[in-house]
Amino acid sequence: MENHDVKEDKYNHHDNYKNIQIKINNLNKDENDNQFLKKKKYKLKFACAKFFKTKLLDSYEHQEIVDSDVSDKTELQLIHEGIFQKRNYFDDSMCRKIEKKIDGIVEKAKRGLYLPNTFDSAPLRNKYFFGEGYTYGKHMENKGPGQERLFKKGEVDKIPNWIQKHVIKKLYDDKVVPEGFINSVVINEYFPGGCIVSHIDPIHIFDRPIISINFNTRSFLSFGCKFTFNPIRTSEPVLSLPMDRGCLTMISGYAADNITHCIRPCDITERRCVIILRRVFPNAPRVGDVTPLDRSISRYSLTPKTRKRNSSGFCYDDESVHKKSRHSY
Ligand SMILES: O=C(O)CCC(=O)C(=O)O
Repeated sequence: MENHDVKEDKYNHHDNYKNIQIKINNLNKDENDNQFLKKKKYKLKFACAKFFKTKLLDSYEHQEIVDSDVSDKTELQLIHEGIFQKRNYFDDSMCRKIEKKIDGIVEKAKRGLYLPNTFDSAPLRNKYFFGEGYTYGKHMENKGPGQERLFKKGEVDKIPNWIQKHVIKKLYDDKVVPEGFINSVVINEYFPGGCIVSHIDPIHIFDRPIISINFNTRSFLSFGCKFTFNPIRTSEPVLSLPMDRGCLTMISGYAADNITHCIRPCDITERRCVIILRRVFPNAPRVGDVTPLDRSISRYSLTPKTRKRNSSGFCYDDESVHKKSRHSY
């Protein structure tokens, strides 16, 4: 059994998130989830996002810290404040090298050389988990936000050395995140028409920021989209964020926690890969664990009504999506 003492968490954002989560749970008890409440919830998280920007991003381009009252801001402004991008984080020559390495991973998976939980396939999209992997979408025993669980330790392959050396080390050297922050890497491989449905990366599993680096071709990360299925359709996003080849994208604050993100099928016109780099909390629940978190997580879950109708396109826990469609997040 894992030690679930949060004090072990040297990055210490978790304490902040836990307190914030308790306040948000209380707000979630109010069924009338409206724009006012949404902003109030965001206000609680604003301090964390601000911490990341002042502490870690001093040397980076664009994204100022805006201190004006959150309630004066449009949703689009709130999303933008939680996004940080660095174009050409990898130049053409490095992109080519990394893309070749990703092809090597694809080949290795085809030859069955990874642990079973390292590789996951959905129509027009493959996922390769390293360091940590987790149950999501169709794989979850109990569906819904807060029910995701990390696989038991050792059930996915280690982070490949080339990712440590060429990607993670660069993030530390460039002070994008503090040394030792990243312990989970996922490579997504999309084929034309492939997608990832609207979701929020589980807040009880993944610390923020969430970093991704885009490869092979330009694509778009869409925020606040609603999906409908058979045939698959998406609503207009609140924001469609371009991601060029070699571009680093980082989300935190409102962009990560208060609005869903997705990759729309119409934005994948050729094979595209992305490396997602995240930090899993040391006390995140694992398959087989019974932890005190289970209780607080179920309180954090949105009500069934809100889940289907959330204004930010939160179709993630819609049972019909999982049953009728073969597209998962
Ligand atoms: O493909 C991307 O850029 C985003 C993927 C994503 O949101 C995820 O895998 O959770």
